[in-house]
Amino acid sequence: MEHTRRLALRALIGGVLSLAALGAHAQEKQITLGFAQVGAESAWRTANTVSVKQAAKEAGINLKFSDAQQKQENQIKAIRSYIAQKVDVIAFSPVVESGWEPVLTEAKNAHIPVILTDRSIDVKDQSLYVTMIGSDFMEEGRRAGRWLEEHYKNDAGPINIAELQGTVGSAPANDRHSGLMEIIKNDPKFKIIASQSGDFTLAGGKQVMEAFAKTYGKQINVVYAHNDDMALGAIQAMEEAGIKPGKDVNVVSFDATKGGFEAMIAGKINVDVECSPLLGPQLMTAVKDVVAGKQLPKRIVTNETVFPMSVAAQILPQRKY
Ligand code: GYE
Repeated sequence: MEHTRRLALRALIGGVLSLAALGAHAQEKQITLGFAQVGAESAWRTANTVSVKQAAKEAGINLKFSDAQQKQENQIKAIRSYIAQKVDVIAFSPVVESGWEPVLTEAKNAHIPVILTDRSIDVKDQSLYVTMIGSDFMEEGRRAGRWLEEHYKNDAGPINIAELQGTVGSAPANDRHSGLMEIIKNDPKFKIIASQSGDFTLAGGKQVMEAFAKTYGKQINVVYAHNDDMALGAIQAMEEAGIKPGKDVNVVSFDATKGGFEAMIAGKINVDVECSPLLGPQLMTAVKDVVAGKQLPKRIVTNETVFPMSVAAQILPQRKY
């Protein structure tokens, strides 16, 4: 009797457990995420792509990934194809800030939520995206500006700045410029004597710096490069032109990649403002939350700091990108 009762109880527990498993399974319908990446223009971008792919895998999310080769039209095509494939969520890092209304309206009409990562967009209708996960590029520009103010506080100037801009019309290029201007605009000793885009690439940075070196030579006191790849290209160009980066010219850069750190240790970049590309885990959490119907904050800001040359050797071993 005792035995039969135990058997029955065991069967009952087994049944309940398999029902629970069934329920969990039904809930866990795999999420498909379409991600439209900017390109592969920089070390930052490579680390960002690895982070997104790895985090999707770890989160059990089915990732469709495309590379727009830094062209907005390619990104728009990729987003349209994700809409046609009826993915659950679309995420993308917008190449430039403007021109997104039509395609995002199509996504909205198809009831596919859109998450922005890394770069922001300029749209009137804020309902075209759920949230924006990434850095505060204005603040990064201000941080660089504050470093310059502090560094040159006992120097009457003039301090001539040559600026290597990122991709024209991109949020980081616009904001790293504006953030700097906000800090130095009331101090007439700082002058931007040259400003041109190197499209965030090493080759672009090198080419623009070659031209700057020819035109302005020793007049340049500061190179303000919107990312490490362009700073590294500019360093090559300066060395070829007989200018000592980090000594004759102060080099200010962004991202704080391993390449940037190595250049600081070699004495060639003076300060590197951090910008983290490791956005994958935060993105996957947001994707799951959106699918689960949770309310997300409109803006999720990454935590970042500034690294002067003097701390580079000590910090480099802890850097992940
Ligand atoms: O600084 C640069 C990359 O959007 C923050 O894009 C990103 C920028 C980053 O190409 O290296």
